[in-house]
Amino acid sequence: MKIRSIISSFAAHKGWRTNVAIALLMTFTTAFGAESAPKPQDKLTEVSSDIRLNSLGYLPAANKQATITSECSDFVVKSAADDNAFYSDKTSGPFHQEDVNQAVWIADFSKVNKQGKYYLDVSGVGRSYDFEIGDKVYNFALYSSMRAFYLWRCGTAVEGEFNGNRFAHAACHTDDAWQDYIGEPNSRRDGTGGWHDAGDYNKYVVNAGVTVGTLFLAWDHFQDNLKDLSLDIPDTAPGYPDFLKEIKWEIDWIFKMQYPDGSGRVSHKLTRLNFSGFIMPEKDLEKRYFTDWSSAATADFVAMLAMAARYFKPYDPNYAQKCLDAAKVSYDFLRENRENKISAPGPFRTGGYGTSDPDDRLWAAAEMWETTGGGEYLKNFEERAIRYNDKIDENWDWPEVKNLGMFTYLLSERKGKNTTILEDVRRDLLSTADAIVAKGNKDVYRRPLGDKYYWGCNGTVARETLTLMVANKVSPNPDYVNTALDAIGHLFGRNYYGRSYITGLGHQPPMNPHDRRSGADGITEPWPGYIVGGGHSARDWQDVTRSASTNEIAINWQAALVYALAGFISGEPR
Ligand SMILES: [Ca+2]
Ligand SMILES: [Ca+2]
Ligand SMILES: [Ca+2]
Repeated sequence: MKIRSIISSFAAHKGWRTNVAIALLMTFTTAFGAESAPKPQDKLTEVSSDIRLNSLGYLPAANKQATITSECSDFVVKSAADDNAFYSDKTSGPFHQEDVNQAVWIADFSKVNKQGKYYLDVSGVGRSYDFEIGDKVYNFALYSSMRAFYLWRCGTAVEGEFNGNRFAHAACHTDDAWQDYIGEPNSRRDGTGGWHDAGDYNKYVVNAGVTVGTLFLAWDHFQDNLKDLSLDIPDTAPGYPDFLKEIKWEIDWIFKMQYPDGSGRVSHKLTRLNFSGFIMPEKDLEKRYFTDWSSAATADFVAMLAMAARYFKPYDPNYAQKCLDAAKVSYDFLRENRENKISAPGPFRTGGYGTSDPDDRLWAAAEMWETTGGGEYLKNFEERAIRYNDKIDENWDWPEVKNLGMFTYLLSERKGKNTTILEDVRRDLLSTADAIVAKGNKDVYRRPLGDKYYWGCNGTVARETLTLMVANKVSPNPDYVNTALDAIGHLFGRNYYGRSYITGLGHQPPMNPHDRRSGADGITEPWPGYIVGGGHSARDWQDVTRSASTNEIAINWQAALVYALAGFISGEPR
């Protein structure tokens, strides 16, 4: 995607939001205006919150549906420009769903495939807000959600303009970090850089693992869409495409988490002793420390750097070699040290990210094999893979990353794979993808996670697109693609709240994410482009800052959102 298309998509996005605002303004004029005021057109007075749809819009060839929470039987798709009727049909329903405790009706307008701006006119209910059908409806969201990583950068000043606000902070955490808890009292070593983890400013290797792994897979799977993407970020890696440039900012930091003693051990995290209050990052001046190593962090370090070596090599062969050399040192250490070593918690009260390591070790072996072709790595991977009866997980996140290794193995073009394992992984992948499709189609808001809710489940909804799109590579199936698009539609407005879950984007987005910058900067609008975690049940999401458990932001969920959007920015579903 070239910058021109981003700008035009951005302009379209802003224009669309402006239209909604005018519609609301005219509603108030009607209520309080003089009798002589011109009668507003009907379409401006009846925007109904009962019509929930993908507020980013729809690709022309994709399925298109809305969920309506009032009784209805007929709907018309009208042009936003001139109110001409384009398409009319019956709704289906009612469908009742337990977790949301609602009866709903579904409008299917998949047959409308002409690019343009539209709204739904549902008799007896009202009209929807305007939405777009077009090739580039996800471009601006992808741009913003990847730029969100840039805005998370630690150790440097960042800034960005969005909808008239300037979001910025000065260089932060330039004192990272102290070695008191890894045997070097009162000694500091460079640990600057990387991304803040979430609503807090700390940095955790295990959560970086699933994040970086997911972003590299987005690059691998959708490189044609991403290689010309301009993110308008500082040129911190000359010669790299912007998408990889942003990942390299994190990789540069990951290097620093390896112990300086040459052992290959990797610190589990770099944090304060306790979480800070809601202050800007440059005001967060308390000491931060490298913590004790863990085997999971060490394995994730190997996997990330092996991937970096592979994907950075065409742009920066020397750096790629450095990545591979560092990965090998830590891999060799893990080979000689088989125990599942948890980082000693010490006095730290920040995020634990404790996890068992067989999945992390499996992932490390897969990436080392894919990067080098070394037989030892393949053997290690297959010995580990065969022990899992369940090869592919439906719901997964940072604690369980074996899917990342399984995906790399399955999609690898290298020779020598064990056909039994390969077939088992393939079979479980397709049955998992089929199960996700079935759950999505059964849900009234096409939520492919069905009725499962927990901390960060919006991230899982986004991450399900990874399983679906890998399945689609192995065995192309429009159901996989449409369910992935349904996941995006759900996150951007076709849900119980009729709201977008991504700050600054889509219809009525979150205003109060659990994010220290957004809480401390004195600007009403939150920092843009971030997906919030979501409710622990279908009806308990809270758009309030204090709700860390439902309204935080985090790099691992964000990477899944980037992956979800990256597959669809060139236009047609694939
Ligand atoms: Ca499975
Ligand atoms: Ca694990
Ligand atoms: Ca704010």
